[in-house]
Amino acid sequence: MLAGCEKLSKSEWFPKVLEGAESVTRSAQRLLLPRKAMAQEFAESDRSPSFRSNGTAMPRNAQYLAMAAGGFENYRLDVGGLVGKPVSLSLADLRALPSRTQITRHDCVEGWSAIAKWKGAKLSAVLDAVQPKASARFVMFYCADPMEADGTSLYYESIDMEDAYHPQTILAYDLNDTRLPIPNGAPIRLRVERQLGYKHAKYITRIELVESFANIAGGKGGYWEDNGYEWYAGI
Ligand SMILES: Nc1nc2c(c(=O)[nH]1)N[C@H]1C(S)=C(S)[C@@H](COP(=O)(O)O)O[C@H]1N2
Ligand SMILES: [Mo]
Repeated sequence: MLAGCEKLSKSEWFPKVLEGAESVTRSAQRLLLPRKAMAQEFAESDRSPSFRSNGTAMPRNAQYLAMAAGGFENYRLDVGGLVGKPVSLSLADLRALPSRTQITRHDCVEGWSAIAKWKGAKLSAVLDAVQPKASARFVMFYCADPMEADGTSLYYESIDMEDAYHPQTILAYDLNDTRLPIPNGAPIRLRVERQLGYKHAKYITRIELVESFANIAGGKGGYWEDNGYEWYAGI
């Protein structure tokens, strides 16, 4: 048996068949397994008069502030990790990707909610462009804002592949028909509509696909998770 396996894995066609089977499994997974439910969407008239800011309103990060002063002209979103084809996207690149516009309710654990209209690039389109490897299980979002006064503990978050491919999961660049303001995460923030507010990473600078987040920062998959919040914050 063993000898047979060895022989198989050494033959030229076997790895190709395996690869093929893997991609069939992956697309089957995407068709069958995603938590399909959509978050509720609202009418224009349901929108809150304003969408408040919570947590960081202005990152204390010299590089970020310089970029903001230049109107985010030099912004690049690096997407890498367990991918076949890493990319570095400008805001124009992101705006050229397939987009989605949605009016949804944001729920913060601190006890406030607000309804707003978001537009952004579908995260699924970004993933299609980078070609995730089969070993990729989580998408990490690294942010520009330090959570400590000394400039350490950059905010970060993570979601699983099911939420990443969900149609309402977008990298938002517009809020209520205008460019995303700095207090709400300019130039790019995550909307992952079936999750609580703290999962919606603002000021995203880099995305990384990983198999595990056990060795990243505090190991719990996010800044607030490292401080005791649940990783899965589904609503
Ligand atoms: N980078 C970063 N992302 C973040 C936060 C933050 O402080 N920094 N706060 C989180 C929390 S708790 C909430 S409720 C929302 C608030 O989004 P808003 O500022 O657009 O209201 O962003 C989330 N994403
Ligand atoms: Mo929040």
